[in-house]
Amino acid sequence: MKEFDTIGAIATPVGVGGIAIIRISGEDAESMAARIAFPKGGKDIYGLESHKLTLSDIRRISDGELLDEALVAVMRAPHSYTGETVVEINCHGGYFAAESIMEELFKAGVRQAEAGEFTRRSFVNGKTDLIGAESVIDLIHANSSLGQSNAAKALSGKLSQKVEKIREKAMDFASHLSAVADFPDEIDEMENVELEKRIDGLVCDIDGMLDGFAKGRIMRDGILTAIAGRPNVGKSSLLNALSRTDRAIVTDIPGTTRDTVEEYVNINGVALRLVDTAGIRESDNSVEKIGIEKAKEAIENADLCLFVLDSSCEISEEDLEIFDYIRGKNTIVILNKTDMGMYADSDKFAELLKTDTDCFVCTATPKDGAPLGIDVLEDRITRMFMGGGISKDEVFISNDRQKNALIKAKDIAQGMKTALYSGMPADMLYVDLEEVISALGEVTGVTVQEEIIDRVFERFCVGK
Ligand SMILES: Nc1nc2c(ncn2[C@@H]2O[C@H](COP(=O)(O)OP(=O)(O)OP(=O)(O)O)[C@@H](O)[C@H]2O)c(=O)[nH]1
Ligand SMILES: [Mg+2]
Repeated sequence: MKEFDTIGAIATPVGVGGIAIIRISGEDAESMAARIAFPKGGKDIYGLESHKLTLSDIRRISDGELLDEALVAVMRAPHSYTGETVVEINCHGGYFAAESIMEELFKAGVRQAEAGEFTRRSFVNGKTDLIGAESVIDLIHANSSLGQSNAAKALSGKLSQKVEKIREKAMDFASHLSAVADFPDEIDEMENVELEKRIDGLVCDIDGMLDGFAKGRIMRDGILTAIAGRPNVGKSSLLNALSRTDRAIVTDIPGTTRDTVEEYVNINGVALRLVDTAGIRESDNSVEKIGIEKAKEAIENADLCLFVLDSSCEISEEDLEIFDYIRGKNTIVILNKTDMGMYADSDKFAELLKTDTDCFVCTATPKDGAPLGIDVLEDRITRMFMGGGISKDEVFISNDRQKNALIKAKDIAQGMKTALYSGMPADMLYVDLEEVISALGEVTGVTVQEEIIDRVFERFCVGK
């Protein structure tokens, strides 16, 4: 396989639709497209203005049979998504048209693109960095408006600029250290205090970025929220109330929910990935037992637990056992069924549970009208994870790769301080500082290893 052969793929989803977009990229994109695409008005592909759609006949190579009429655009290198010459064919959607045109392109020499290969080329050709490539996939998979906005900002380079600023600071520091080592008579050596200040500055900047990770991850993946409690307290009813659907089966038979039921809900711009679980209790039923194990697993993995109680009755031993299981996790206590008369007020419930966790009152299934207490609960959840909200210009790191590279940079920088105190000469610090610079470069992809790049592009779909 030539490293830079011409690749192609259908970039739109499979199925019936108005249009499908075929994209080919590579040195021979124009000549290969010219075998099948004939712009109306007499010009050939080579004569088309770059970045302009032109109505064209698409013909079979072997006999010139007309296959479709399509809008064709050439985006000549380097001004394209991949940095190579790209031809896009906007043909008719559906199962057949795009596939048959693709077949002809294969005959012309195009190779089927692998998942993420277009973006990978864009990375290789310096059109985007690794953060940019990751934000493309995040944008495609965004499930909330905040997730979309964070990915779009990262795509525009805002996040990379933040990392680059820190890296430049480190490089500036390094060049001073190396100048001192090279020209000791001409350049003043930094005092330890000054060195420490510089190192602290780097650590503080990196910490600032790491602090945003929790928000960034929540924006990208949503808040994984497990609804837990004993049978019949109204967990499924709460899922339905929050999602404004009848997604989960609700009955008055304890043990209704067996398998976990998931639903995405958008609250105040954040995605809530709700998981309704089986009511936890001692059970001899093998199906229910599996459900209870799954419930426990969901609680383990959750970012947030909504612990539901039936507020109309006393807290039972079972409730307490489940709450003990959840204790230590991010939890909100939901006092449901308030319409049946509360056994005690919220403070009393908190006291009985021996917790300072917020207790929220709620009526998931009122006799008439909308469920009560849901808005307040939603606000509480977003405040819990998004703090005082997010300003328009903020952008956060959002994946483990970015986070781990930053942690590596921070650890090495902190190690420099220890070394400094143990009397290591300033010029020796230079070696460590180079490692900090390299770890920061990993975040944007300037100094990243091939296998990490492979892992980033594994998540892509074909055609992107
Ligand atoms: N009066 C009243 N009834 C409610 C309320 N919420 C739920 N219920 C009723 O309580 C019963 C159990 O509700 P579910 O939502 O199925 O309870 P669950 O916790 O999911 O139960 P399991 O799946 O068996 O663990 C149903 O009859 C609901 O209609 C409420 O706020 N008020
Ligand atoms: Mg249920």
